[in-house]
Amino acid sequence: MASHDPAARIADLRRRLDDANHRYYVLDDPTIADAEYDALLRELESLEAAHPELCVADSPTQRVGNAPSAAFAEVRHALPMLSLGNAFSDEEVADFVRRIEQTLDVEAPAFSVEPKLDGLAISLRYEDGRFVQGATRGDGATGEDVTANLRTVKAIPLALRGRDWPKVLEVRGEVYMPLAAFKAYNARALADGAKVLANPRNGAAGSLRQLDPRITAQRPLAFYAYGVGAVEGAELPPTHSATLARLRDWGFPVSAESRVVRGVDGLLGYYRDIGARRDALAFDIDGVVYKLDDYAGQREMGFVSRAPRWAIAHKFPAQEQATVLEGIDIQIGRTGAATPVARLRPVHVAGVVVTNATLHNADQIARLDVRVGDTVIVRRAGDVIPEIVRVVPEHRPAGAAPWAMPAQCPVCGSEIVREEGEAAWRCSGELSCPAQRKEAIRHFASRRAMDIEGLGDRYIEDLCDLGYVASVADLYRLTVDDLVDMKRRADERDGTTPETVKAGKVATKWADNLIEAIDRSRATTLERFLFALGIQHVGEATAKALAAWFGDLETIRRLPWPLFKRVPDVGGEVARAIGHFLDQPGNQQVIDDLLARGLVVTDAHAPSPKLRGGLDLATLLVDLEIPKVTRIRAEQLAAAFPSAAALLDAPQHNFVTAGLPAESAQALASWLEVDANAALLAAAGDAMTRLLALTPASVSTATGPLDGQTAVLTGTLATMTRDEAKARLEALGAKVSGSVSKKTAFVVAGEAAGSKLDKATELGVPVWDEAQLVAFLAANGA
Ligand code: D41
Repeated sequence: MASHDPAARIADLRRRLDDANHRYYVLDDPTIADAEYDALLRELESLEAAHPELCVADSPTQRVGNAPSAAFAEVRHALPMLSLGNAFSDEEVADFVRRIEQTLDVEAPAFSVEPKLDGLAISLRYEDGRFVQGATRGDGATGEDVTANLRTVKAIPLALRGRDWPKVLEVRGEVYMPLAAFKAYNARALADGAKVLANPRNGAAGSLRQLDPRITAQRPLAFYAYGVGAVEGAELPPTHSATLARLRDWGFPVSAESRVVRGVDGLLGYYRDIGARRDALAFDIDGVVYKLDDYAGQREMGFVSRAPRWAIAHKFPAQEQATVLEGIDIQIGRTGAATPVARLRPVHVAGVVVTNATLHNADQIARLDVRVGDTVIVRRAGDVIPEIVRVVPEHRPAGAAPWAMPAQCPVCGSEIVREEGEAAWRCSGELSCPAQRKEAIRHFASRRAMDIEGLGDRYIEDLCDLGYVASVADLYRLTVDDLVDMKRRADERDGTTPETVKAGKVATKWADNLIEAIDRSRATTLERFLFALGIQHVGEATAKALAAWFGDLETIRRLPWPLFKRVPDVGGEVARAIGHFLDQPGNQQVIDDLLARGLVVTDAHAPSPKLRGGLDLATLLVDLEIPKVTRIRAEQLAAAFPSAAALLDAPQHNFVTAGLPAESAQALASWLEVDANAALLAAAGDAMTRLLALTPASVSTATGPLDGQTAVLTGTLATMTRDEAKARLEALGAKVSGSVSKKTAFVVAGEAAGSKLDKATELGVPVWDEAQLVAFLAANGA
């Protein structure tokens, strides 16, 4: 609504800025983005500069902040808290320095420089070394007494350290919320269904304005000192930088990033250096502050209204912008989690075009009451994904409806469900959902999993969409021809000029490289492989523990879920998730296919001796989570029954004879009546016996005729499965590998043996046929 009448435009700007100020400072409930506020204020400043006759004392340009809210007592600052002018460009910084150089007749004066924290300015009063009063900045002359709240901020000293402090000392600084603390606080709030903080600044401001200091105490606030107010009864050093050092000695945190630099080049160099490192800092900053270091120079420069002419804030581009929410997409993750993603009208935020923002989950959307069509404030801070901070309700289009999670997965059409007690909604399609399949492959190929170099998102998309790959096992069947073919079809589909055709020749180097990378990934460690499977709740640490504890894939893939609880840090939920994964025939098929296509775990070993400790019937009964069967009851049962099988055969009254109270005996009997439970107990009992037989205490480290030799199986055997042949060779001490090298001792070639046989012939590795293998195994008793 640009008006050609400057007086009308000025009035309009003042009203809007006053409004925004009131909401921001008094109500703590801002509705316009920082960038918009800055833009309005600057427009007003320039209009007033062009029309000095229209400038009045109560203009938003003539004051900073607003009246304190009624809840806290007023505090008059002994010395006013100054405001700080802003520079947004190198030219404005050069002007600032030039003014100082001309006024003081100096060249390239020294400046004390530091980051400008995005928190809340406060003043702390110390008398005889004790903290007596803390106040917000307020309008600079009068603030709010938040002493009780500030006492809870651990970074603020209650008594000064060191010696020679003044009788009265006012310290000025910024209270802020470190980013890690902010993220942790919000993660917690999200999980608890509590209100999340819009940004760290609101976190700090909101916390200090709590009427109950106990709430403030729970907020992870921090503090940096950046200056002094009234000082009585002692002399301060002659420079700002030396004063900061003195404050540090007295026990105040001072920014570790503060420096002394000279002249405009020094200032701009600092600005760029901090700007480049901004995302790595532990706190949000919105710019840097330059202060003439020498106090005598400061006094000579003086003030304009309440802003010193010897200091200025050089701001970074704004981190918040308003834009329109054009839609909400549903993204399906590896485990089916359905995450809403905001599709935004593209907007520049801090130098980057933002088109998407995270909405966390359905609860968060409800809490923000975001609707498609809304004008929203988008924030981009550090390396975090842009997020929607709030809605501007005034701009909501008529008829905008509240958002609801769709009933069906937009990718596969399966039902989207929410499990009890969970925040996340999930697509129930599992691996029949192409989105989940792609995510599973992406995870499988990722660096920390199978580390298939070069298998990026685009190839995964095309491989899946064009039908070359349906499961991770299919990756190991791909040929160079498949890849070239896929690329050609993808190019045709997209109408793009085929990159694969250069100078009339089909380029295949990339495909060679990718096939080679897939090949290389075949030999892997057990922990990588377990992690790569993408089992819910099985991250790297759990995968590593499972590998260390059980040692071998064949053991793990046949374990009933309660046995997984023997691994430290694996609880019922994780154990069940692993069990659920392994119970799916499709998943076992994928593991079979992977092994058949040459995947080898290179570090298989016997189970950890520590495992024996927990392999007894009592522990198993506890791990089964049978109602009313506590540790004590489980021990009584284990004393009365020699095995799980014996317990399964016993009539119910025997549980009472074993010493169980009627209630527990009844609960156990009912539990056992469910066929699946009885089967689980039987299977777990068997698995336990197998594990006990495998743990090193009972198995001498195999010394066999094939110790230290590596064998490779290829082709189909008629008299035994590949797994069986592998196990029998291993029983004789051999390592069975999936690929032939010079170090291979021999290759067993069955029916229709392929490239491994060729390779063996080429390298001169001995080749056995099935009859030789059978004879050898028989001769050695395997
Ligand atoms: O980090 C800050 N937000 C910061 C604010 C800082 N590092 N230094 C500051 N220095 C001053 C003067 C030069 C006036 C002592 C400030 C502020 N003022 C300030 N903060 C809010 C209003 C003014």
